Amino acid sequence: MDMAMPHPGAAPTTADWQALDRRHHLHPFSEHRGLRSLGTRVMVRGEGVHVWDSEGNRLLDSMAGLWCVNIGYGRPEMAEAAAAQIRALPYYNSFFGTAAPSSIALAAKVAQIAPEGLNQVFFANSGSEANETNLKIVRYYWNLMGRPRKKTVIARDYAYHGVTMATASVSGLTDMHPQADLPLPGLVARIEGAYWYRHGGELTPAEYGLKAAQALEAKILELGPETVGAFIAEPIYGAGGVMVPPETYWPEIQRICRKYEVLLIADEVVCGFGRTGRWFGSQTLGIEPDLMTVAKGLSSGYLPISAAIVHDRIAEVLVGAGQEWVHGFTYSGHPTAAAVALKNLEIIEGEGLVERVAEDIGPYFQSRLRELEAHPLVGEVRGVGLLAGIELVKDKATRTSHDPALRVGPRVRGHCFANGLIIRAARDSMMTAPPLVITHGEVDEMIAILRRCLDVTLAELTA
Ligand code: PXG
Repeated sequence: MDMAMPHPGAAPTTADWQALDRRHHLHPFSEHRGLRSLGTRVMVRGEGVHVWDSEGNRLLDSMAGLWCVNIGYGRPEMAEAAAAQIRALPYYNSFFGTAAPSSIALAAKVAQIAPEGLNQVFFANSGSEANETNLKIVRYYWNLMGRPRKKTVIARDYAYHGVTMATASVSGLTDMHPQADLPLPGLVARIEGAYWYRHGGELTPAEYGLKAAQALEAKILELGPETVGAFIAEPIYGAGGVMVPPETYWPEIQRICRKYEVLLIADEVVCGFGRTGRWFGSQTLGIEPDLMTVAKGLSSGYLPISAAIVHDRIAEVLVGAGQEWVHGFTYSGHPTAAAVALKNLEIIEGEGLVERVAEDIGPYFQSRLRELEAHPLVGEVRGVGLLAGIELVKDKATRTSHDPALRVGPRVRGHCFANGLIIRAARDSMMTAPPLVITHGEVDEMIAILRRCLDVTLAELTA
């Protein structure tokens, strides 16, 4: 036992937790030395859109955890669904010809809500694993099709697809690469992302959307269509800064993928399960993917579960091969995670949360946020449904960014945190994706805090 362990019986204090955390816990995406000297904020409870830390501070979580708690925190039905499944059968695998009713029912439910033709579901535990699975499916598919050279995956700048060796390789947030010597050779080619505000120059959004999409065609032709297996992208960027592509972008991407027989993987990890006002971002943006990746909102983050959703025409080839598919995770189709995910989908459907995002709270959220475009620090507010990015600039007219050393985005985030609002920052883009149950009043509360913190930051920058 660690000497810093709180005494049995005594309620641990925040300092106790911080001391233990400092000694033993390696946090994801954190600068460990700095975090250890600062001390971890310990989160203990959640209800609706709010979480509480161990000091009793209440925070409005406009990130839904990490873009995942779509139904909000503290749903007793979810606890009951988990408890019932754990009592009946906490775990069994779906290898070797077995499955639990909850995983079977979940596969059917996911196929029912997924776009036309996307009817075959493989379960994993995280977005990374599901994307990794889709990348393996691409290779297997083209091998079975007798076209083993069709292997390169084209991916975009700013993309986030996960942290495993392959999924980090296809991710375009390149600070993820050097520590692990990525990208893996022979896997990925990269093109620019659809980021009109930063890369559009003099072009209208429509002109730029076409140009950005045609970068895919140029790359396919450069590499040779016979070597390109797939294109992977988020319908709307998440962690990269919530960039919404112009309307011309996706139809052109779709045309190019079809023309050169390049499989289209839609990474719906952030966009899925109502966030954009349809069940999937692909539906909102008119995309017809061959493969979809889902995670996060599938269980609203209550338990880890993800899926690769495969179009019938791809699955036909895999199934038709009549050979063992040598891939799977111990927890693929985990019965308890599946039961919780099923309950989550039942809640989303039963409470009409997708329609609520499309017709009511989404438009309200977007219009309230757009009021911030009048603020001197805000260059652009963009987003769809309950997904938004706020780009901070030094000079609105010229779109000049702040000196990165000023860390303006993280600074705003820090003020927000200190004032009861959780929000993300990437570069100088603020990002928000609240639970789909957020009320009008809570949106107002969020905007008020954010506006105040932008004011404070502006005052600091001009001081
Ligand atoms: N695809 C997308 C689009 C994601 O946003 C993943 C895949 C990977 O999922 P897992 O479950 O393996 O983490 C993600 C994850 C952030 C942040 O800082 C975003 C994610 C994860 C962690 C942090 O915004 N997205």
